[in-house]
Amino acid sequence: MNEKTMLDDEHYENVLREESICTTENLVYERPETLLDTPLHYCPGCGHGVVHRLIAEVIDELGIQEQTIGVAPVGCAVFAYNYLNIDMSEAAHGRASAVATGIKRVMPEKYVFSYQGDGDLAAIGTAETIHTCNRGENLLIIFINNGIYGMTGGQMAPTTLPGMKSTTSPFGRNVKSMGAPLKITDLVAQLPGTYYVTRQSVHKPANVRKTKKAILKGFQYQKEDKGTCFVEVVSNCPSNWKMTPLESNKFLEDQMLPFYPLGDLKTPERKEN
Ligand SMILES: Cc1ncc(C[n+]2csc(CCOP(=O)(O)OP(=O)(O)O)c2C)c(N)n1
Ligand code: SF4
Ligand SMILES: [Mg+2]
Repeated sequence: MNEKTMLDDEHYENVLREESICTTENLVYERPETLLDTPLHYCPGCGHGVVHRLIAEVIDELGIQEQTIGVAPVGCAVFAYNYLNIDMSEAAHGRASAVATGIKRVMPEKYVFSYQGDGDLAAIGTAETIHTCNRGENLLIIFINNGIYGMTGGQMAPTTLPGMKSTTSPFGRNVKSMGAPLKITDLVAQLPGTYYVTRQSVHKPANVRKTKKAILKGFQYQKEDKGTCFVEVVSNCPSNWKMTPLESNKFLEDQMLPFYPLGDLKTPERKEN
């Protein structure tokens, strides 16, 4: 047997060995049914895809795929309906919580959530967000705060950190002339209509698990007709932050989290901030 044939045999045995490991009994990771088998358009390392998966996992686990309706406006998550195998509606920029309000009022038996970026929820849709939360609409708002207008190329958002560079604050956000970042989650926690308000992240496995739990609670409280649940996810935008995915996660931890600390802002047990 020449050297080449020996190598081929060895390779073949390895393949067989690997194949025998790949059995359903050994499966540790599976695509949730609610997540469609479609390549995501998100940039490498972006938090949007992780949150999509969590939503899909929660919907699967609660067995509510047929009863759930999502609302996504513009922003990088504009194509969320291509990835989540549930009924979804589009909304004009900023109007997702108003559209979700309409859907939930007409079909109160459905589980309704909106999925909104920071430019969308905290700038263009500030009025809708505040009034939805103030009225205590019985729905879940999932708020992806990446501190920037991602889809349109990295303009300053209301949540952009002081000193943080963006295409419209190339020398860094100047609080004196541009205002301080808006902590809208702290604001909605003060409103009487919100029942559960929390801030989480998906930059580390432990945080991913906590975010999943928060989304789960949001749907469960909706079943109990408790009012508005609001889950902020402090996220990243490697492309517009001009960082690698790893650098962006470090920036998130070192710079974003001191400004947007993680944890519950309002729970059924602790009503006030
Ligand atoms: C009324 C309106 N204003 C502005 C736009 C342009 N626009 C589309 S996406 C976007 C930024 C979205 O940023 P964000 O909501 O933070 O989502 P991200 O892409 O960062 O996830 C803007 C300004 C629009 N489509 N409609
Ligand atoms: S531009 Fe930013 S928010 Fe949008 S997909 Fe890319 S990394 Fe994510
Ligand atoms: Mg954004």
